[in-house]
Amino acid sequence: MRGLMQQLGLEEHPRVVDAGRVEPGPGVVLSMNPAAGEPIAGVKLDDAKGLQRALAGAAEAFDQWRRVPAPVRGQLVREVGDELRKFKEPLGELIALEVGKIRSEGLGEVQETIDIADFAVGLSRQLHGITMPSERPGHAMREQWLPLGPVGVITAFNFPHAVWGWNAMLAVVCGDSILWKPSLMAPLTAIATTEIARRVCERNNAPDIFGLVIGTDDVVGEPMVKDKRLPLISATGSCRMGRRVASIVGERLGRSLLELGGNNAMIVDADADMELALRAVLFGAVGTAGQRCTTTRRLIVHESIADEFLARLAKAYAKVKIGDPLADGVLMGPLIHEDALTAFEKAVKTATEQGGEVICGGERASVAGLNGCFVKPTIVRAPKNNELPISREETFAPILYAFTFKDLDEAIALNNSANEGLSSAICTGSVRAAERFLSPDGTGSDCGLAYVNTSTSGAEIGGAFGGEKDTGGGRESGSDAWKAYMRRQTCTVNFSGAFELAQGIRFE
Ligand code: UN1
Repeated sequence: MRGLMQQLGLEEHPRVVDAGRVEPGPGVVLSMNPAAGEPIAGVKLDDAKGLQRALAGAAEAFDQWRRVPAPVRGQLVREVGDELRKFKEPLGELIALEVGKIRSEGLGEVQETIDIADFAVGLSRQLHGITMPSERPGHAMREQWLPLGPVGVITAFNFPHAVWGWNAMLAVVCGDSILWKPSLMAPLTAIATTEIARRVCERNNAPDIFGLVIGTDDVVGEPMVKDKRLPLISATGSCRMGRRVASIVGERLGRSLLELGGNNAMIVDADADMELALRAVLFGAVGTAGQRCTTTRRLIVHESIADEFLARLAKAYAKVKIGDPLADGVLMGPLIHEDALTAFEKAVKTATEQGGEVICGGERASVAGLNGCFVKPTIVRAPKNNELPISREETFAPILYAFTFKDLDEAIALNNSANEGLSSAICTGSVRAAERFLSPDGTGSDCGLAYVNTSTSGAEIGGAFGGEKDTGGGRESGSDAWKAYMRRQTCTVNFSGAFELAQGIRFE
């Protein structure tokens, strides 16, 4: 652990305090290793003054940075990507250590930022506007995209690095600065990430575009969201948090980009490749210990194969190695904290009371030598009438609720019955079923992400990422998500020498 901290420059960082020397108090937070249930280090928090300094710094950095040509901005992002390649191992391991995801997933997160950095470099030469014909002779019309301002970025514990990457890499090529408020459960990852990016700025004499504030919601979060200097707040987290952000930002007529909860389902059709479907469900439901917003929380399996599929899935679940996220062969680490464990236990209990049958898991798992909140991956089979109200709630834990269906319309209706609309998937061998699920008339899946024959989680960066309904409607990452980080200007130029009005209006 010390080696990691040293490699990432955390040991001597002014914000970081040795865990043994932390004076408990309001100005400091302990970063915990959730697997061991022990502190890694203390991190000094920003107070109201610190936030004001950071806001002023982000505004100043923006004013300089927007003047740098976009392709030159792209070169800085390219260097950030290169620097992340160098630090992929220690940073990925720090993520695993601090939030308890397995090593391979920790490294995957860094890779996700490297990928979006590459994407953003290309984008820096493609921030295209369009031209349109004017109805007036001697007039030209075009649309251009301009830097927006400092962007407030709020991230959750479960993707403590990559979600910063999606936002920061795009914002920075768009000419914006960012001010990042990370989860208090992953402050070390945020400091290490920001240091890597800041070093690149320093050696390029670029302004301090990668701002960071670490603090509580009342001292830092709320005032940041209220601040008019941040025209866009991009927030990832619970629906409850998103509602609060949307109403505060809406009140000041700012923009918010929300990526909130999911209650994602996988439909397994009668003709699905069972082996493939089993693997897709296993990764989707058990990966990251069920703590992704894209986690498969509901399984909707055709009644003709339900018994066999669930029996095989339960067998696969029993083989999942639970333990130290940094150890070889481990597929599932701990839940993030005690509250998550309580929520897991409560959900299992409620599911049973509502007639659900726990077909595997449903209880704590003990791991020799580690005090973290480990649980067994759990499958709860819904009663025959498919009624299991608890399945409407997003419990951040590896609980999969299993339902059955007879015909596809019924399965799609069940998929769409969630309050959230983030991710969805179908496993099928039939083109008809797959296309019905993706139907262009909008009567298929109502989610922002729809997969065929693969998992609900594990999106690539090239597509726009986000979802509908209570998921908040925002889109981050690839495709044209960059447009959220810029402002659009419609430009009309009269080069005719005569004054003429549109719509044939005469004003003489
Ligand atoms: C999240 O859980 O907040 O699609 C993001 C995925 C990842 C991102 C998840 N690429 O599962």
